[in-house]
Formats: sequence, structure tokens, C-alpha cells
Amino acid sequence: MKILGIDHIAIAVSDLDKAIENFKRILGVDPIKIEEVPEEKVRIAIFKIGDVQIELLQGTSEDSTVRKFIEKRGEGLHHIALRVENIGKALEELKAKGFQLIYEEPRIVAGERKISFVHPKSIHGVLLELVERIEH
Ligand code: CMX
Repeated sequence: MKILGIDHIAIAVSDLDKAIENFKRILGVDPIKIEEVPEEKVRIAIFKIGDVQIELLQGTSEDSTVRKFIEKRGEGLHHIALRVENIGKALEELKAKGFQLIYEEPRIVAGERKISFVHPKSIHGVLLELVERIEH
């Protein structure tokens, strides 16, 4: 599989608006986007630092994985995302190597990216997202 770089680093927060204000103070820039991702039950704020994005994630429902994460572990680093050229190939390859995939088939999010995840139990306690950016 061809890895193009780190796409983003995601941080789980319990109050997105407060976290946006804090990150604006740290990074000195406004988020480039604030969006709701119903497929993943999250609201996201995206900051861009060079080629890498920092995503702040707030769960939008009781059963959201991000809310469950915060209840269990508190706010903090939630996942790292690698940008890949072809997510289908990447998932096939990782599955063949024995990694536990969360979505066997990639999900299309906001019409602009295909995503899936490798379970943190498979890789030293870090949730790894794979992202293929869809060119329009
Ligand atoms: N990073 C590291 N460990 C994590 C984790 C994370 N983000 N989320 C859960 N875990 C740990 C739990 O603490 C737990 O560990 P222990 O067994 O040691 O207590 C273990 O993983 C639990 O695993 P599980 O029972 O299989 O499942 P959970 O219900 O806790 O869900 C996971 C974990 C990864 C399967 C779920 O969060 C998931 O499906 N994630 C992918 C989707 C997602 O995260 N969407 C939100 C972001 C979307 C976006 O960025 O667009």
C-alpha cells in the first residue's frame, strides 16, 4: 500500500466550542472547517498546520464512540490518520497481514474521503484511521 503521509491527528473533546477557542489560542489560526459527520456521530473542527490537520472531535449522541471513549479514558488523543493512495488496496493488505479492521469496506464521508480504521488492540493501543481523499 502507498502511504502519502499523515492526514490528521484527532483529539476527543467533550465541549467542541470551548476546545476550538483553546486551540485557536494555541495555534493562532481559525479552524478551516467545522462539520457534522452523522455517519460517525461526531462534530468536527479541523485546523490545518502545514500539510497535517488537527481534528477536534465531539460525540453527538449517547452511543457515539467518541463519547464512550471520553467516559472511559477522558479527553485526549483519539486516533492518527494515514493518507493512502488506494484505501481498498490498503485494507486488503492490512487484513492479509492479520490486522483487525473496523470497517471491512471503506465508508464515504462528506462526499470527500473514504475511511476505515484498524482496531487499537491490533496496534499497540493506537486507533489508526486510513483515509483516501476523493479528487473532484
Ligand atoms: N484509542 C485507543 N484505545 C481505544 C480507543 C481509541 N480511540 N477507543 C477504544 N479504545 C480501547 C478501549 O479503551 C478498550 O480498551 P480496554 O479493553 O483495555 O479497556 C478497547 O479499546 C475496547 O475495544 P472494543 O470493546 O472493541 O470497543 P469500543 O466500544 O471501546 O470501541 C473502537 C472501540 C475502536 C472499536 C471504536 O471506537 C470504533 O469503532 N472506532 C472507529 C470509528 C470512530 O472512532 N469514529 C469516530 C471518529 C470519526 C472521524 O474521525 O471521522
